[in-house]
Amino acid sequence: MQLYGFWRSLATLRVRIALNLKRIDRKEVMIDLVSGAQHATDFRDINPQGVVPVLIDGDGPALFQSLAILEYLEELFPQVPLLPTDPRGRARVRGLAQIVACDSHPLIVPRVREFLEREFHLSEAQRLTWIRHWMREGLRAVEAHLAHDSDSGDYCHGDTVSMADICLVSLAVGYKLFDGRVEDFPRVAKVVERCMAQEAFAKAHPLRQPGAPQAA
Ligand SMILES: N[C@@H](CCC(=O)N[C@@H](CS)C(=O)NCC(=O)O)C(=O)O
Repeated sequence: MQLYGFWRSLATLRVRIALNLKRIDRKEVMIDLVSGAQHATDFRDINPQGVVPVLIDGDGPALFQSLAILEYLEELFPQVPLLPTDPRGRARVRGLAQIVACDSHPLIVPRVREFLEREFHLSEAQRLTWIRHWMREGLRAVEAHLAHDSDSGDYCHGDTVSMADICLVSLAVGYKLFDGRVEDFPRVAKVVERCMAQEAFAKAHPLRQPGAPQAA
């Protein structure tokens, strides 16, 4: 498999973690979102939306959108399950994942930040306020679910890792990259700590990817 991503992309991080958990080999191709490589024609031919991640599996058409890719991997490699078996549990895990991937992260991606700068002339400080606000909203919603839902456990749903944890980790890691304090959300922080203690999560961290500022 071939994964088109970028070291700091939180959506790519989600796919990277799932591939690691399921022990699936792949080659990662970095699309430099800072220099605008996502807008290049050759990349748009692969993903017309001009965003990462994209997963290429065999000769089939490119797979896009991190949640759709996670579901694809789940169907193909169910042996390390990332969804519970019961419909209600699956709905809860997908719901938690969507708080992050559909209602929080999309508001802070580069094209949104660039639009705020170009159209509304928001300063960097104002854009940071925007970013932290929407990330915090996502974290606050997940924190409330973890506190109130009886299905919460060591992880977002019970005591095994699911897609909800993968998405939550992507949000928490991103929040830290923008100098946010994940400790303000104690249940979230515990789940994230448990996840990051696992190699599959730890080695997917943005700062451990080629091209990252601190990468060896
Ligand atoms: N909802 C998409 C988000 C994709 C996305 O926006 N990816 C970002 C990086 S995390 C990107 O490539 N942005 C390019 C841009 O905004 O120009 C997913 O979950 O895959």
